Amino acid sequence: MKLYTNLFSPNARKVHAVAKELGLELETQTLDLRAGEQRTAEYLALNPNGKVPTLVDGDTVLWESNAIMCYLAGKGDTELWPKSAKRYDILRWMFWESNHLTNALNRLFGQKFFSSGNPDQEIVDRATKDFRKYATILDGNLSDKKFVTGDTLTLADFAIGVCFGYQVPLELPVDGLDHVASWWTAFSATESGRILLPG
Ligand SMILES: N[C@@H](CCC(=O)N[C@@H](CS)C(=O)NCC(=O)O)C(=O)O
Repeated sequence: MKLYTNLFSPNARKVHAVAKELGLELETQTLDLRAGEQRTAEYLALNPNGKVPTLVDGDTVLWESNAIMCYLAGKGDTELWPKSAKRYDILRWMFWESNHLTNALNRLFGQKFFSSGNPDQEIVDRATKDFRKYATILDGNLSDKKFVTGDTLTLADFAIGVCFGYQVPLELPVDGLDHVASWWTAFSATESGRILLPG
């Protein structure tokens, strides 16, 4: 299996972390995003979005990090992505991550790293408020659980966890969210969780 990737990308790191947790070896090709290697005709034929990550496994070509994570975990029978109704709860949190939490994170990311030092304060304020709103919902969810969907680590923890690796560089509004803090501190200290950290 070959993964087109770049470790600067949180979406790519999620896939690397899940592969590590599953003990899967992936062949990797790093695309230089600054040089535009994600926009070559050859790559756009695989992923018309011109983004990483993309997985190629024989005739299967898959983009969208969360779908790739499900695909990799679905190759076996694992608590990360169990073949039971729990999958729907895991999926719920993965959709929530990409629609809400990452939406706010991306706006902060863009203003911090791609605004040539001139962030738009209105966008930053709005995104900060949104991030806080959704992180608070996660904190409530984690008040009676060790992991996002219960007692065991699942793909939902990987999908969501990568956002919290940016607490310091993006000054994320996470003060007082103690359940999130305990979950993320423990998770990010594991071998696979560490891969979610930027840097
Ligand atoms: N929803 C997609 C997002 C992928 C994405 O936004 N990738 C970014 C890096 S995090 C990228 O490749 N950007 C390069 C570009 O847009 O030119 C996923 O989860 O895979």
